[in-house]
Amino acid sequence: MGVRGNLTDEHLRSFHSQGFLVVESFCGPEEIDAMMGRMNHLLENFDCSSTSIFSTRNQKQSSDDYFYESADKISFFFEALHEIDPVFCKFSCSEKIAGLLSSLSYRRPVIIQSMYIFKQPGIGGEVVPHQDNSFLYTEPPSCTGLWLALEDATIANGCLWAIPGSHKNGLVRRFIRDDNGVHFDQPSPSYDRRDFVALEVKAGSLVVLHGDLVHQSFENQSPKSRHAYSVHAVETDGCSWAADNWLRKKAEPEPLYSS
Ligand SMILES: O=C(O)CCC(=O)C(=O)O
Repeated sequence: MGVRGNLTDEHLRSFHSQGFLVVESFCGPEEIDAMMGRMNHLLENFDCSSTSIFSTRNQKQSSDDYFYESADKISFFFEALHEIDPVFCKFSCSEKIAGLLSSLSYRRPVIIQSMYIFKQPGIGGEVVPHQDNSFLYTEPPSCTGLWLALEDATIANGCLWAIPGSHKNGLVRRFIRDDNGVHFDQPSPSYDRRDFVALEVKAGSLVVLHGDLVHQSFENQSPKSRHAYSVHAVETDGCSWAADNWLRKKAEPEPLYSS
């Protein structure tokens, strides 16, 4: 299938130099309403007694089957996996996502993971500095994060922060699953907060994150929620999924296209 790239040269220059890119108005209000409405519906049928909290800091979920099994079904960490839900799939598998990945030179991309992140007022926690390639590793690394703001993301309600250019320094550690559960293979480097820039964006903006970009978000200390839908793509042409990733799929997801 021929997929036409939809990023401009200016977008690409900015992405390659900064390691991130904000595409404003990537989604319109109808698409946002559809996804937020669908999440409300999923929540109505959600049994909160069986939940697990996903955290980049706390690894207590290491013995938690609910966490592992989230690879193949919709699970709730107050973040959730949605690639199999028709409403979220419509966005995740859309031509505009395919076009964006084509612009980034993906040949046979799959959406390997997705999360709905609520970041609720007062309780929406910090996501500590990390690189997405640590969690979704292929050999060679190929992950790109596509983070869609469903609501305005501001410094007050816990927007993303990133270190511009940090993707050029390579991957510093991996998150590995083995017989002992899950763990990082290296301690986290300490990052200087002053190196991060805030990515405040309007609802409907898409933030594209290079897999080696160091990014984070702080607690939501405001009275406003900060809902976001985040998907992660990896290359399957010439890149192999690492067997010791925490995420293990029963079947390889369908590629968005093959070129
Ligand atoms: O939404 C957040 O606060 C963090 C999301 C994130 O780090 C990611 O999607 O890779």
